[in-house]
Amino acid sequence: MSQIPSSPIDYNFDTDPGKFTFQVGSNNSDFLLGTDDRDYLLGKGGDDILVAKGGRDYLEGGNGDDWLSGGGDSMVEDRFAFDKNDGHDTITDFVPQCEICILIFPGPEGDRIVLLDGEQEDIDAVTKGVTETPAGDAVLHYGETDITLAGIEASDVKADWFLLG
Ligand SMILES: [Ca+2]
Ligand SMILES: [Ca+2]
Ligand SMILES: [Ca+2]
Repeated sequence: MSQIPSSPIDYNFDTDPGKFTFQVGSNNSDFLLGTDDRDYLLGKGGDDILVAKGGRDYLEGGNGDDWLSGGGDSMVEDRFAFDKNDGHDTITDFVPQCEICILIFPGPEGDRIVLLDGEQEDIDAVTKGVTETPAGDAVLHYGETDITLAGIEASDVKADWFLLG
């Protein structure tokens, strides 16, 4: 199957489903491994591991306690989506901004967290309610959902990291 190569720097988070490789897990524990291009990974129930690799990806662990890796590439933003009852999840490589992009490229925003069925007050509550693990990683609380941001300090969490979905 041939594939049209996507631009390595693609500023708009185009949600056209035709541009993503979809993988949908089961309600048991799944390991979903993405491609180096755009992936849309949906873990559903169970304790899942989602590894999106390169490219601009969309990850949603769903119910259960999931590990989510966007690929850690600071040049392209990934999006991680959660609802209010999504268990205790961990994002292993959240990259909130692209430092050199600010100087060289105006476009890429950095990884973002999508609060599904959220409202502006939820962004405020999540931003103000950040706690941290004994190891010093930030933990976000969205309804019943806990989201650990590995390698991110609680004091660094900013409201503009969040989108409503
Ligand atoms: Ca699953
Ligand atoms: Ca990625
Ligand atoms: Ca989850």
